Amino acid sequence: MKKLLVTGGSGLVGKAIENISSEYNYDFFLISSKDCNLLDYKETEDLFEKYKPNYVIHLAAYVGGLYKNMNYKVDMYEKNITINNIVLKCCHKYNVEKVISCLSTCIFPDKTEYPINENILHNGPPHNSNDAYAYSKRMLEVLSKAYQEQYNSNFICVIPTNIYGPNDNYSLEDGHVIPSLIHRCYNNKKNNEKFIVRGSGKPLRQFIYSEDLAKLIMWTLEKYNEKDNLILSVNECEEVSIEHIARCIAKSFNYENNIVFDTSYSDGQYKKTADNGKLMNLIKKYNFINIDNGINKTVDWFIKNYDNCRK
Ligand code: NAP
Ligand code: GFB
Repeated sequence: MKKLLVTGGSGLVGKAIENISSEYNYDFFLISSKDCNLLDYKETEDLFEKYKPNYVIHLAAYVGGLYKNMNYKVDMYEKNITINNIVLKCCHKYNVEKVISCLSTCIFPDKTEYPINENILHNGPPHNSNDAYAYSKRMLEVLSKAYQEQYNSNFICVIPTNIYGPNDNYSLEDGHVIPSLIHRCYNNKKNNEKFIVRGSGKPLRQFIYSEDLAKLIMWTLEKYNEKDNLILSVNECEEVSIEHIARCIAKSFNYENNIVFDTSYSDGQYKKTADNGKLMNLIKKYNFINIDNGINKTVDWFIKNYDNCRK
């Protein structure tokens, strides 16, 4: 049986892959920083020596929402550049047959035509709010292409849009918008406080449920045989405002009449509408989990796992 190493295996996306792993015929090795610190070359080399994977899905990263990106730019750049260089170096050394690395739709040029597609990644600077993270991811793409050209390596990149679901980081300060607002609404309802939503609520986002993304990453591993980047996103028409997200979360908690938008906080990027046309032309049809249903499932998960989840 072929061996599949998943870095970032304990995270939002890694856990979603773990949850569907029984549907696939691989020896899965889903690793967290407890198994190996990918910032350390020797530890990572020992990991690859131990498992000698045939395939690698490289998810591990120093990740966070808008405010973590604004406040920890040095960490965002240094840690992600280091992890990515080490992981791809070991994938090359151990002749991994296929590597799928993860970029993000937030790394595209800020001033651009919409919808964004795979061909414009380097056509201008990213939004200032997360430029350090964005450039670290763009360098991952540059390095993957360099291995393709110098060694004919099958190292490719997928570009997910905003992801949400169970096993996320529900931190009030460092989390992405959906997990942070779920945690905040939970607290505000318990304390009978106003439900504070940061910013105006006007920015637009496309959100993909982690289970959908996991299935599309496994499809990319098994069926996508091109070398170019591939956007993995819901359809353009499924783009929603942050206000819609907040109201959906409040409704899920039955706490709809207490929402306040605190515009003293940054909105970040107004939009980053992605075109999933290349993916849809290849898979023809895919029924993405609807955002309102996905949020209800995530709220239920959070309440059930409150004591032990990342927050
Ligand atoms: P996550 O939930 O924050 O998980 C990060 C994973 O990376 C965890 O398993 C973590 O292990 C691991 N990790 C971090 N530093 C490590 C280190 N030094 N050594 C070993 N492992 C380390 O991240 P995610 O949301 O699943 O994101 C997965 C990928 O998708 C990332 O590459 C991210 O950039 C990308 N992405 C995310 C989003 C989003 O909205 N979440 C959107 C687009 C792209 P521990 O659990 O041990 O810390
Ligand atoms: O998911 P998020 O933090 O990141 O969403 P981005 C930020 C948007 O949600 C902004 C609003 O418009 C915020 O004003 N928002 C409202 C909140 N309340 C909150 C809250 O309590 N917490 C947070 N975090 N936002 C990220 C990038 O951009 O996209 C990352 O910074 C990553 O690098 C991610 O790639 C996918 O979507 O703005």
